Amino acid sequence: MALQASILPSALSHRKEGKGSNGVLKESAFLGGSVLGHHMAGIQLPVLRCQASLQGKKVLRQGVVVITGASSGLGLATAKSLAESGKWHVVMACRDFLKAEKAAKAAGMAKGSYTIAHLDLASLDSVRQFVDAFRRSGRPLDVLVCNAAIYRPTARKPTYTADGYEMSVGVNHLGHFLLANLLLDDMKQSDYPSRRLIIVGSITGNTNTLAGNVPPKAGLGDLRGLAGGLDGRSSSAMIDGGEFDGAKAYKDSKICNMLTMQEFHRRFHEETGIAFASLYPGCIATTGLFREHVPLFRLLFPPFQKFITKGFVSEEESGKRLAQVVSDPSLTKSGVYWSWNKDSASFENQLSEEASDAAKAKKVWEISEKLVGLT
Ligand code: NDP
Ligand code: PMR
Repeated sequence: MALQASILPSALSHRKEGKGSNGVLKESAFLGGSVLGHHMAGIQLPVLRCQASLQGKKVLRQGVVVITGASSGLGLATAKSLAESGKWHVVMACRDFLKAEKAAKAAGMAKGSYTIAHLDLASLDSVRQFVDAFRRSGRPLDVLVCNAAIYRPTARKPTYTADGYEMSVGVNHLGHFLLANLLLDDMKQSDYPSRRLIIVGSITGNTNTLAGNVPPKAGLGDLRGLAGGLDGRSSSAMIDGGEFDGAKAYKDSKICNMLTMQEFHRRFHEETGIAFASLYPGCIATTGLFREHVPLFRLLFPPFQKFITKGFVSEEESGKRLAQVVSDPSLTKSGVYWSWNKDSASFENQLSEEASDAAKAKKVWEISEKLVGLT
């Protein structure tokens, strides 16, 4: 795809439209489309002046990346890495606005390099509102990173999203499924040379690995629970129709993430040129993902991963890995599940049989479309 006319040094590409004195977009301002529209109109002139002053020399404009769940762990580290590069404006799509604001400040992210926007993936209404607000902001969308997740290994009973779906699959898969489908149109309109949609996967959803064989193993079965609406009443809360198991629900949701990426690739890569990718960033054993696990697990898990499995990766390093998938010119291939070896070199990894089952991906897609109200 040709490099579009474009064109401005990152420092000039976006002003802090609608932001408070701390550089963070206030929620009220974010939702105030007309105010933002007015400010966005204001940035056009400097952009044009900048183009003229470059005398035809093409400079890649600053990219805009939306990262869900950027208030901690992998998402925050990725946001920081991309913002620091100066090449990206990061939209941190988070359910807890204040937590995200504090996290960005504590991470030392520069004012104006990021915007915080409200998104609760446990509510499909919230997903739609986020998309509307993002569109009103007037920013282009170049890369979307579906990163947020919850893991409920000690839950004895299922909990449910606002729409009545089991929480882990509802947040990790269904919320992102709707978000990515809605924002696909925005990415199609972007003039950025390398547009990417990234859905974070995991080794634990892949039963072709040792980690993926730790019980309970991931498995979607014949999808009867998903097809039945995952509501725990008329159908099971588990995708395969079985008894509720919080750890399995997370792993199942990761299979859905990896299948969804591949189905996006099959449906839309050729037509749109967008690269669809998933990844296993390494075992980031210190993140908030394990907040609901028993204290002993949280104590032993990091040294176990560091010294026994050697799969441990720091939050900072994992952020650099995901930032590579967002931005690195050598990682433009679509339909790929990226992993890294010990020296932190990326490679295309092999998914398990189930996580690469095209027929299952199609079925998951079709059922998910119904559950999120796209058909
Ligand atoms: P964290 O718990 O640190 O980050 C998860 C993020 O998701 C948080 O920002 C959290 O918000 C957000 N989130 C949770 N629920 C919602 C919701 N309803 N709406 C919006 N955002 C929500 O975990 P990690 O950084 O470890 O996880 C990030 C990704 O990495 C996940 O997709 C996970 O599956 C994947 N991964 C992690 C591995 C690891 O070893 N940690 C290994 C392989 C993959 P809040 O801050 O408000 O809680
Ligand atoms: Mg695992 C090479 C071995 C390896 C790797 C890379 C991981 C990653 N794990 C490995 C092995 C083992 N784990 C072994 C042998 C055991 C049994 C002692 C084991 C156990 C274990 C538990 C109880 N591992 C876990 C848990 C969790 O609760 C984590 C989980 O499944 O979260 C969903 C987990 C993980 N191990 C990993 C990684 C990356 C995780 C977090 C998975 C994720 O975030 O998707």
